[in-house]
Amino acid sequence: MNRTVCVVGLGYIGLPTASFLGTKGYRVIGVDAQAHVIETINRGEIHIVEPDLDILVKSAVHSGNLRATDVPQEADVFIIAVPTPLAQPGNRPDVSFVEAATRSIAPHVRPGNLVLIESTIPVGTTTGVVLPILRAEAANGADGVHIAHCPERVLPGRVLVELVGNDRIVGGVDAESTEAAAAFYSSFVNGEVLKTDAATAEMAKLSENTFRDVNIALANELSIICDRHGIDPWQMIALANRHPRVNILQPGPGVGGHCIAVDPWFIAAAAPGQAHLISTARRVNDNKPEWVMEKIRAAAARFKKPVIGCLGLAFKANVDDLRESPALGIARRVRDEGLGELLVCEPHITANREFDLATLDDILRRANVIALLVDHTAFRGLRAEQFAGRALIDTRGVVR
Ligand code: SAJ
Repeated sequence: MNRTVCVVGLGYIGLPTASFLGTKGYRVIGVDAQAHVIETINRGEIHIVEPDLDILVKSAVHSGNLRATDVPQEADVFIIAVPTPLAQPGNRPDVSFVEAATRSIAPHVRPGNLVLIESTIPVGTTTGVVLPILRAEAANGADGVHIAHCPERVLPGRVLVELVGNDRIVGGVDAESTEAAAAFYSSFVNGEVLKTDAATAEMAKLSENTFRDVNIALANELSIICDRHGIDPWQMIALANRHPRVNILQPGPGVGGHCIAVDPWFIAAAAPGQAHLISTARRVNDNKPEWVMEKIRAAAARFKKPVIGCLGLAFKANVDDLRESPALGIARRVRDEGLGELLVCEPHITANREFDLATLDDILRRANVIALLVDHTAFRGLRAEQFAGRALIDTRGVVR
């Protein structure tokens, strides 16, 4: 059995994976570039919010099976879980963190080891980037090293459940790599482990998030058209979804997070002449915040001294993650455009560098324009009467 695992990148994917493996009997070395992340984890604490992750990390660290450090070490299995952001201009994938992580493990990689890329990567990266680096920089030129892409598929907010329960795709650079990766994941995943090649695994992951983005774009476009007709889009969608083969997703203020708003560009960047629908869907979702802003501007113009309340900053319900959040972008624009006094409420964070946080009660008491931007559970009980006399822009269909 592979006993020692080195996980590079202790973020939203790496930390849950490292701590989970630590509680399953693996000896885990977690590697991260940030000193505060390493110190926090080695105290048995967490630097991100995810249900039950604190318990898991505490247990893995206190058992001695998980230790965080800043440099990789020898291991049987290496897991790379670092970010792959978008480079601007041009929405191009930036795989520099994957390259750097591969270089950092290369001196420690030995024949018989397994190297797994969980980061979301453009098609061709496993064989075209990771493999050549290991060939050039690992001992023995990576001979006998198994390399595979095993895309993470967990949903923030449900990471620990989905880490174990989801089916996994494993795609190796050769058949032995695929088999070795499948054997490893089968040791702790309850879902099915599905074998393929590296390029198909890369494309499948990108297609999953693109599927969601394109379908959300449809919902967002329909919601704008419904608005022109004076139709409640959420009621309309609920009715349309009663058809046995229709499942329209939910409109919102735009698409955020570090995956769905990013990954479709990885497909489009490699096939600009073919990815018409995919690029258009991205633009539809990226333009939705501007549509919300038009509503806020028009509402604010109706008041002499507008007090504008934004409910929520996170990129989606019940998380504290503000990355690529359309709600955060809208709050910033309300502030920057000087539309009025701004009050911001985000119940999942205690403080924010940019905004003094107000309570829900403050906003309900003082604001005359209220933009509901995130469907947090904390906002779900709100009733239409509580907004009487105020302008409500409900981007999530929460208040009926
Ligand atoms: N959203 C809508 N309407 C919807 C669903 C989502 O506006 O009907 C918005 C959300 O508010 C949010 C954004 O889309 O701003 C993305 O949220 P999400 O819950 O759809 O997805 P993520 O980004 O949290 O996680 C996704 C998941 N992918 C799929 O469901 C196909 C997850 O399984 C992946 O592991 C993750 O991306 C990732 O890391 O790639």
